[in-house]
Amino acid sequence: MKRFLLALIFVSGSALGQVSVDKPWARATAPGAKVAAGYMVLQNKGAAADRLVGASSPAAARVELHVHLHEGGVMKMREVPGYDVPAGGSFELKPGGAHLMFMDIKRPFKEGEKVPVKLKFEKAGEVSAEFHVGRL
Ligand SMILES: [Cu+2]
Repeated sequence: MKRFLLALIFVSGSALGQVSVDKPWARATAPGAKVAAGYMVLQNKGAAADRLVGASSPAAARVELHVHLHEGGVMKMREVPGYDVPAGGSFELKPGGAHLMFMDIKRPFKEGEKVPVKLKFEKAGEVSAEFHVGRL
């Protein structure tokens, strides 16, 4: 019986995943802006790779995963289906690189506010984070 319980604890522990979110923040928006960008560092302390596959927030109609690309000397943004977070490693979303794009925001993001976001990982499932709104 004791061995059975230990096995259960081990299984539920590993199913939860080992992903955490460091320093989530979003940029304040100019009046009338319809989109906002969010950044964070995804840490994976687990032994298996995981993948961020989606995000949502009550502050925006939808949240997309974007990357920046240089195409013919022009900086462009493109939506991607996910970000890989390697086992024992991290993935950084930062200005000029990968970012969450809040689409059709309901009102401007003001410095000092917090924006709740739900992140969906392939293995870790749903992880909640509060994005602190920084400077414009
Ligand atoms: Cu974008």
